[in-house]
Amino acid sequence: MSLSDAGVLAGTPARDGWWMPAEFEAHEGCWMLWPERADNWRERARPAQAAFAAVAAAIARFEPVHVGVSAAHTEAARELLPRGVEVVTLAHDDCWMRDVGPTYLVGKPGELRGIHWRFNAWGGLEHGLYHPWDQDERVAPEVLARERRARYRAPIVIEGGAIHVDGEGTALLAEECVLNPNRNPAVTREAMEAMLREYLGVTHFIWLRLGVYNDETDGHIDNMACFVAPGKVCLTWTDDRADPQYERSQEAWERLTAARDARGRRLEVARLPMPGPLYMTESEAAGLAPSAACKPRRGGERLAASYVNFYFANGGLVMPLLDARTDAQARETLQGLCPGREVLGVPAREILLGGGGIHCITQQVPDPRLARLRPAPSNAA
Ligand code: KQY
Repeated sequence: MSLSDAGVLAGTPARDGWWMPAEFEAHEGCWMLWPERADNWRERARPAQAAFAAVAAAIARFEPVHVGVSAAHTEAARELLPRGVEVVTLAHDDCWMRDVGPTYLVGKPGELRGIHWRFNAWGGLEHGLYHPWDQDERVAPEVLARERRARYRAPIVIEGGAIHVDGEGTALLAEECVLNPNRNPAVTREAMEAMLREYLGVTHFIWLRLGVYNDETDGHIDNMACFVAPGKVCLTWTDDRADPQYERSQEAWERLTAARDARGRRLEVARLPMPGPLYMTESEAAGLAPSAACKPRRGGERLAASYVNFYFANGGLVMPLLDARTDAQARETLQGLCPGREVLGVPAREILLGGGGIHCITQQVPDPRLARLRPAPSNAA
């Protein structure tokens, strides 16, 4: 392995024979961050902290959980998190481990590597959600250094929530987000695909046009659709033709059912009912600290609520509970799609109020033994 400086690898993952496994494959554990900022999390983030602690506790039933907490909040977080969850002092600007954490790669049995993507807070100074974001930018290398894993520094702006893979060579992405000029203004679709081939070890792309309506990430795929198994995808869905989500989901359905994956399979596409529509209340918005550093949130704003924003754990699936009218149906659909897993629901409205879901606040660490099971996707098709 050739390291340039402090653990940074000189090549690219695909050239070195490494790839991103699917989230539904085996894990070594899970990373999260602690919500702290009072301008994005109401009531000085207390309700969000309780919600994050419940997510950590649910995941910890299936696999080890590590939570990065700023030095100032370490003691309080330790009090709220279950004993078995590791608390790690780690500076960050907000708490979206999916987006600021490393994307882990497998390639050699017993070893993991990570990708450190460029991050611009979902759109940079003009379109992004807060500034500064320099501490977020350092989360991935800090985590990898702490775990003594080598890393690749990718030359593009993208977030973990914008990427889903099936671990067999297919990437699922949304154009609205990944090709948005607010991330990489000069990068064409062809150049983006070339880059993702090199970094994720994928060989095939399925592009949706749009993500969830009013999603402040510009349509992260992890809120819209995801692989639940090779050849199987679930998609957020509404039958309400008057809802702005209707056409988005309809178009995605058409693209997904027409697509083939890297192995030439047609996809089985399952519809997950959309909660709501849900809106931020005036009293929830009033609990936010005013700030010039963060995009303001207002009462009455439509929330980008979706049950697709769940987390696969070893033998489990931790799903957001968002709406008593649809929670049971969503749980049943997910259980039917993943019969071997225990589906656990965790109340997630407080996470949604900050702009995301359970998938957005977690980052799986794959089991390093995965590389033993099959060859790299580029050799597999
Ligand atoms: O979708 C995600 N992966 C993250 C959502 C981040 C929202 C920031 N407020």
